[in-house]
This record gives sequence, C-alpha cells and structure tokens, in this order.
Amino acid sequence: MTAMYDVESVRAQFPILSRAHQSGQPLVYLDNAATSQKPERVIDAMTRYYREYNSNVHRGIHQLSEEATAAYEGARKAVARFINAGSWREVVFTRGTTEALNLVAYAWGRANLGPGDRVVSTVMEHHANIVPWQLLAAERGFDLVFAPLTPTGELDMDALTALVSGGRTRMLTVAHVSNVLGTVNPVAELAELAHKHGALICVDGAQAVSHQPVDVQAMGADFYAFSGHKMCGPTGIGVLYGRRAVLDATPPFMGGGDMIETVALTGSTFVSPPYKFEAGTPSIAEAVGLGEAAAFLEELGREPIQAHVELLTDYATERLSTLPGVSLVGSPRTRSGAVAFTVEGLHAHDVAHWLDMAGIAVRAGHHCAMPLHTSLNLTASSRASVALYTTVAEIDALIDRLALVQKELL
Ligand code: 7TS
Repeated sequence: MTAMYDVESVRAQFPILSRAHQSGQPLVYLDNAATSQKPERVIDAMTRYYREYNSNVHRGIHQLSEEATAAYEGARKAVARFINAGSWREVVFTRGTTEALNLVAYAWGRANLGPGDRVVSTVMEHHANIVPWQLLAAERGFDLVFAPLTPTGELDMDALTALVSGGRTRMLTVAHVSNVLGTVNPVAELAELAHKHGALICVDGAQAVSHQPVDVQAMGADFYAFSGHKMCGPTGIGVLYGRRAVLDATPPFMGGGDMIETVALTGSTFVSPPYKFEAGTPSIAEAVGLGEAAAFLEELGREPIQAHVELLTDYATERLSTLPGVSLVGSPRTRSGAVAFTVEGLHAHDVAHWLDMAGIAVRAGHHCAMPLHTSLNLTASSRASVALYTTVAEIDALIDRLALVQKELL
C-alpha cells in the first residue's frame, strides 16, 4: 500500500464498516459497483440540512430558503470542480445515471434523431445505456448498433471505428468503465473518433468517477453521466454533465416548476441550463450529500484513490485466477474496480449465498448487462467489486472462503 494512503484511517470514517454480520464474521463488503458505503461526513451533511435549514430552493425570500439554495448551488459547484466542468451551468442534477442517460435520449435524442441516423453503443453497456436508446429508436426510426468486444473483454476498436464512420452516426454512447469486466475504455480516443465523424459522445461514468480522476474537458465528452450513490454519496441524486453549447441547443426533458421563464396558456419559455433540465423540487439533501462526497474524495486525493483501487483490483484478479475451477470473465489490460468470475460446478447465486454465510457480500446474476453475458455464452456470473476502503485482507477472505466452498460442495 502506498505510504500516503492509509486505508485504515479511511475505513474509520465509514460507520457501516464496523457493524457486525449475522455470521459473526466481520463484514467484507465487495459489492461496491452496486453501491458504495457512505462516510460519516456525508451522513452528517444531510442530517444538518434537515435539522438546521430544511427549505425549498430557488423560491421564498427567507433565510432558510437562502441557506438551502446556497448549499444546493454550492454542491453543484463542488461537482463541477470534481469533474473539471467548464462551468457550473454544465452540471445538471438528476436522480442518477439512469435518469441522466434517459435525459440524453429523450431530450437530445428526440430532437436530433430520425430515419437514416445512427447511434453507436457497445455490447458491454449497462441496461441503462441500452434500453432508453431502444425505446427511442422504436419511436424515431434511427439505427441503433452495438460494437462487439475482443476475446479479452475490450472494445473491438476496428469494428467500432467502422460502425462510427459508416452511416450518419450522430451519437456514440459508451461506458467509461464496465460494471462487469472492469474494462477501462479509452474515452478520450473515442471522443476524438466520434467528433471526427460529426457525432457527439455520451459517456456513462457510473463506475469511473469514484475510482479515478475525471476531467470532462480533457476527455472531450459532450455528455457525462454518473450516480451519487456509487461515489460515497447518497441515493436519489446523480449528474448529467453536458457541454454548454450542447445543453443550450437541447430542449427540456420534463416540464414543471423551476425550469420555466414564462408560462402562458398558449405556451411557455424556458430558463438556461442547468435549470431548464431540473423541473420540480430537486433532491436537496441528496445534492448536499453529493457535494460533500465530492469534497471527501478530493481531499483523499483522486490519484491515491485510483492507485489503491487498481492495486486491489489487480490483487483480486491475480488471486482469483490462481484458484482451480475459477474462471475470470474477461482479461482486459486495464481493469478498475470490478472482477467477475464463474466457479465450475456452482451457480453464481449459490456462490454469492455461500460467501454471504461468511459475511462476504458480492453480487451474482447478469449485473444489468444481459447482452454482455449473452455474448460470452454466460447466463450469470459472480462479481467482486472493490472501493477506496477495501483491504488486501478482505480479498484474502474472499479467496479463502471460495476455496473452502469448493472443497465442501464439489
Ligand atoms: N451504468 C453503469 C455502468 C452502472 O454500473 C450502473 C449501475 C448504472 C449505469 C445505473 O446506475 P443507477 O445509479 O442509475 O442505478 N450498476 C449497478 C451494478 O453494477 N450493480 O447494481 C447497479
């Protein structure tokens, strides 16, 4: 472990990590790709909002509303810094990655896509970056195509390039990091490819923002989506970053209060981004929690977090690959966070169940990536996913327990 990164002092900030498991074993939480745990300061920031200045934002001219608005907008600025957006106006709060990607499809896509157009995605996407585009394709009549993967679980860049350069490609929408394979995709290179062919790029950053520095400007992203709950923040809040010129030209997603400039019974006009995309009372406590989570990760240091997560991912990969009867799903050159595997003779759900009996939490199933599993001739896999507070001892516990389960059941 790097000297500058003290994992035990990081762990001490997460109350849940010291709770007991019904097995009597310490909790080994390796389901971080589903959701991360929350540090005390995030929980406290949200409690403070409810105890001290709970009020609606952008409305009444009274002290509590001004304090709530300042905290909500302060969180937006913290998030803008966190991803190096050019302006706080490029940060739209949503309920999560899923809503952010639906916003891109329904607001941008519905206004810009029609017969003859093409949207390119990939086989490794989470359902949240597949299904909204399928629903819209059925409505608007554009072509939706998916780039295949190489045998190691990386994007097949030749096939992807052929898809993006053919037809009238308007959008390339791709995961930054796969939630199953852990593959880190070359998003800056993909942005260059999309732009060269006159397309935009939408990056699903759900599995990336908590594990590595993200600079949306350096990357060249037009849209970048992520969830608060996977980066030590609360559920119910997420972000859609949109490049200012793109957001300006995109019509609203949902209509209602806060997003209008004037309303007459004959029609309405809308305010500028980000408010144009934030109809109704937003998730205020959750935004405050997300801002605190972003500050927490920045104070720990994005590079040290990345080094820790990649070290632990590599360690898990290496140890799993040496267990007889265990096969890794994919072997990408750069893997971050998630390692999926199958155990010969055991169903993924049984593996997860037997691990849980010893206090070890992993996920089993298709992980909302059915097309990926189908392409690999799998119906399910088990997945261990690490976070900034995962230890080598926790990976050792996973390996020891897996070896024991194999010995007892097979
Ligand atoms: N995109 C990716 C790459 C994801 O991993 C997830 C959630 C989403 C989108 C959707 O995020 P949400 O916050 O809107 O639900 N992934 C997982 C997972 O791997 N296990 O549980 C949720």
